[in-house]
Amino acid sequence: MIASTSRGADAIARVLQGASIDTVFTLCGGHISPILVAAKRAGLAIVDVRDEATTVFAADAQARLTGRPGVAAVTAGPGVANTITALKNAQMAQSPVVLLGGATATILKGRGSLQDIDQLALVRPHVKWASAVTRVADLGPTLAEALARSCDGVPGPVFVECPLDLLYPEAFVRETHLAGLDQPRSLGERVMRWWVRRHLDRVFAPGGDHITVQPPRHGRSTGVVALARRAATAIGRASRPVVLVGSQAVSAGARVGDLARALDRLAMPVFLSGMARGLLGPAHPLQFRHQRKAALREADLVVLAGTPADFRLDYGRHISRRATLVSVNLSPAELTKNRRPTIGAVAPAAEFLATLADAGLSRRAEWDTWIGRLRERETARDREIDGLADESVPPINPLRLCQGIERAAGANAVFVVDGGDFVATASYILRPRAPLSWLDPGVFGTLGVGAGFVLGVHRARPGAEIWAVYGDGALGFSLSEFDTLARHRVPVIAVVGNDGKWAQIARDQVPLLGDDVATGIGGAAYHRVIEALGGRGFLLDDATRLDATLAAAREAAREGVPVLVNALIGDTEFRKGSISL
Ligand SMILES: Cc1ncc(C[n+]2csc(CCOP(=O)(O)OP(=O)(O)O)c2C)c(N)n1
Repeated sequence: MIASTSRGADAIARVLQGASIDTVFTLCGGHISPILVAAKRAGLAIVDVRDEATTVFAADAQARLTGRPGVAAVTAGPGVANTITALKNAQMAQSPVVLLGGATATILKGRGSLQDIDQLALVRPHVKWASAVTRVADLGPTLAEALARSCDGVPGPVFVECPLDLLYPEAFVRETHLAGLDQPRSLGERVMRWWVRRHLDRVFAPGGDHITVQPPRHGRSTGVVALARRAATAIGRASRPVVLVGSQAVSAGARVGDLARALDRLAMPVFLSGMARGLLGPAHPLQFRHQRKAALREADLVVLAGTPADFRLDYGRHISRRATLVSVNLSPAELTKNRRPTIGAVAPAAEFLATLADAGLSRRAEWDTWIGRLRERETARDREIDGLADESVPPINPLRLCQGIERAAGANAVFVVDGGDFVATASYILRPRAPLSWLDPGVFGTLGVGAGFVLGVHRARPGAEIWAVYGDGALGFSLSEFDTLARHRVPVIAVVGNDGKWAQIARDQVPLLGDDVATGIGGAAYHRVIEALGGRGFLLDDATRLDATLAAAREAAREGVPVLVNALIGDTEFRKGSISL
C-alpha cells in the first residue's frame, strides 16, 4: 500500500470542512479516489451513486434546501461528461453546486492518456466559473474561491478540475513519473529526467496550507430603498395588485423567513411558483394556486419576485400591457427579459419585499373585492378538480391518486417531482407544507432528477418524510438509483403514475401529427424491480385500496428502506390543451 495521506487531497477536505460542507456525492474513479478517502477521513459523508448525473442532481437539491453549496466529485472524461445535463439544470435553476472533476496528470495532458479530454471546453457553457488547477498549492485556494463564487450574485454551478498528480501522495507521483529514469543512459534520458523533475517541483511547490474560507458572498444590491419607495407608491395606487414569487426568491442564501413575513405584511394576493411553493404553508388567505393567467391579465400591478417573464408567462404576454410591472431579480438579464419593468431592482427578492413592506403601504379597500374574486375562482376550480377526481378512470384516476398522496403525506413532507403529465397534475393538488418543501427540476424541465433530488433532500433534512412523485418515463432515468437509496437507507416513498407512456408528449403529438410513434413505454412491474434493488414495492391497481396502500407504503418506509408504489393510472382530459413545446 502507498502512503495514505496526500497534501492535495487533504487540502480539498480541509477547505470543504471549513466551509461546513458535510457531504460529497460521487461515483468513484481512480482519478478522484484520494479526494474521497481524504474527505471521508475528515468526517464528510461520501454518498456514492450509480450515475454521475445523480451526483450533481443530489448536490443541487442539497444546496437548494441548505443555502450552502452542494458538492459532487466525479472522475475524468466520461465521469465529467455524464454530469452535463445536471450541471445545465443547476445553472438554469440558479443552484450553487461545486463539481470537482478528476483529470489526467498534468504532465500527460494532451498526450493520449486515459479519459483525457478538454473538460473545461465541455463544461464552461454550463457553469458560472471553471478552473483547472495545476499546482498542489492552488487546490485549496481555488476550491475556496469556487465555493464562494457558486453563491455569489446569481447562484450557480462551478467546476474545478483536479489532475490526479495533485491528488496522490508526492512520493508515489514522483516514483511513477520518474520510473525508468533513475539511471539515465543517454543525454536524451538525462534531459527528460531534468524536465520531469522540474515539472514535479513546480507541481509540488510549497504553499496553500493556510486558507481562510470566506463565508458565501451574496450580491450587494444598490438603490433598493429608493426603488422600494417608488414601488410602494405605485402599489398604493393599484386596485388589483398581484405578486408572483419564483424559485430564485428562495434560492441559496435567500432569507426565506423574511420573505414570507414580508408577503404577509404586504397583504397582496400571491402566486407561488417552482421552488417557492410552500413558502406560505399549505393554506394561506393571501395565496392562490389556480387561474393565475386570468389573475395576471386582470391585475393592474404585478410584482415579479425572482422570476423572469419567460415562456411560463407567455414571454410577458400574460401580464396586461397597461399594468404597472415591478420586477426584482438577482440577474439584470432576467429582470428585463421580454418585458421592461416599470420599476426594476437588481436585488434579492426577500430584501426588496421586506424593504417594500417597511415602506408602509396603504392598503386599499378595493383589494378586498379583488381578493374575494380570486378566492371565488380558486374555490370553484378546487371544486371542479374534486368533481374530476370523483370520475371513474380505471384502473385509477390520476387526480384521485394525487388527492390520496395529499392526504397521506405528513406535516414534514417534502415533495420531489419528476415527470410530465402526471406530475403537472400533482402540482394542482399537492400542497407543500412549508418553505422549501417542493423540489422540481426548474426551468430546464429535466426528466431524471428524481433519485438525485431525493438523496440531496435526505442529506439536507435527515428526518423529513420524502415523497417522490414520478412519471413512469421519468422513473426510468434514475431507476437504478433505488439501489443507492437502499444502500444509504433513504426512506423515500415514491409513487409512480404508471400509464405506460410518455403522456405529456403523446398529448400534443397525437392530435397535432396524427401518430403516437415513440410515445409508448409499456407499463413495467416497477414494484418488482424495486424489490430486486433492495427496496419495498407495492402494486396499486385498484382505487378502493388507494389510502390503505399509501399508508402501508409510508409505514414500510419507516423501516429505513426506499419504497415504491407502482400506481396504474388511466387517461384523463384534465390537462388537455397544455402544450409542452
Ligand atoms: C431529459 C428529458 N428528455 C425528454 C424530455 C421531454 N419530455 C417532457 S415530458 C415527457 C414525458 C414524461 O413522461 P412520464 O415521465 O411518463 O410522465 P407522463 O407525462 O406520462 O405523466 C418527455 C419525454 C425532457 N423534458 N427531459
